[in-house]
Amino acid sequence: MRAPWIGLALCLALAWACGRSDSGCDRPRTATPIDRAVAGRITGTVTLQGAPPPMRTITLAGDPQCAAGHPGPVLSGDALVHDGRVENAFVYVKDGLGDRTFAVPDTAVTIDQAGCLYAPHVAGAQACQPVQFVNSDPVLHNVHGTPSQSPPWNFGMAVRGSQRAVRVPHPEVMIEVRCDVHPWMRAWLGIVDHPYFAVTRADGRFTFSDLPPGDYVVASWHERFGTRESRVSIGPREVKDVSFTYAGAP
Ligand SMILES: [Cu+2]
Repeated sequence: MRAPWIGLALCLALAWACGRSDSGCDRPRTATPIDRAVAGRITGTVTLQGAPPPMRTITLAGDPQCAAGHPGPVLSGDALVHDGRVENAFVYVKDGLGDRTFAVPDTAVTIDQAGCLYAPHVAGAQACQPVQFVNSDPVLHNVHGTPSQSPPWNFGMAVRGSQRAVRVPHPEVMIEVRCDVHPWMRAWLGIVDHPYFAVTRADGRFTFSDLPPGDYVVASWHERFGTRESRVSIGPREVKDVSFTYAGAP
C-alpha cells in the first residue's frame, strides 16, 4: 500500500473536514474602481523554439474503466506545442497592481475528471473564486490539492456526475492537483488575486484587457518549459504585445 491511500481513506471518512479549504474567503472586499476610459491592454503569444520534447505515454491498462475511454495511446499532455505555439502556459500579471483589490467572480472554473484525465490540464482562477471539480467517470477519483500558501484539500468523488467546489484563499502559482487512485492524473491550478491571467490554448495567445496604466511584470509558467518574466509599461489606452519564447526544452 502506498502512503496516499492512507490519506484517501481518512478523507473518505472525514470528507467534509478534509475538503475545507475556503477559510479566509468570507471577508467582504471592496473592489478598486478601474477607469476603463484610460485602461490599456496586453496581448501576447507563448512560443517554443525548436522541436517540442516527446511526451510520456500513460499506461492505463491497470484500470479497464479508464482505458475504455481511450481508443488509442494516451499522452501525458505536458508539452503540447502546435507549430511552435505553446498550449497550457499560465500567463499572469505578477507585479504592478499595487494595493488594488478586485471583485471575486461567482462563476466557477470547472475542472472535469474524464477518461481518468483532468480537463483542462492547466487552469487558473482568482483567489476565493469557486473551482468546481466534476467526476464524469464511473470510477472513484479523489481530488488532492497541495498548495503551500492555502489549506490543502483531499476528498473522494465516487459517483459519476458528482461535483464539488473548493475556494483557494491565497494566490499561488502553481498548485498541483493529483488523484491518489490514478497516479498519472495531475492538473495544475494557478491562483492570483486579480483578473489578469490566462491559460494559453492551441494558438498560444493571451490577452489582458481593462488594465490600468502602469508598470508591470508579466510572467509565464509552463510545467515543462519553466518560467519567464517580462517588464512592460502601459500608458493610457495603450495596447502592447508581450511575447514569451521558450528554448532548449528539457
Ligand atoms: Cu482518479
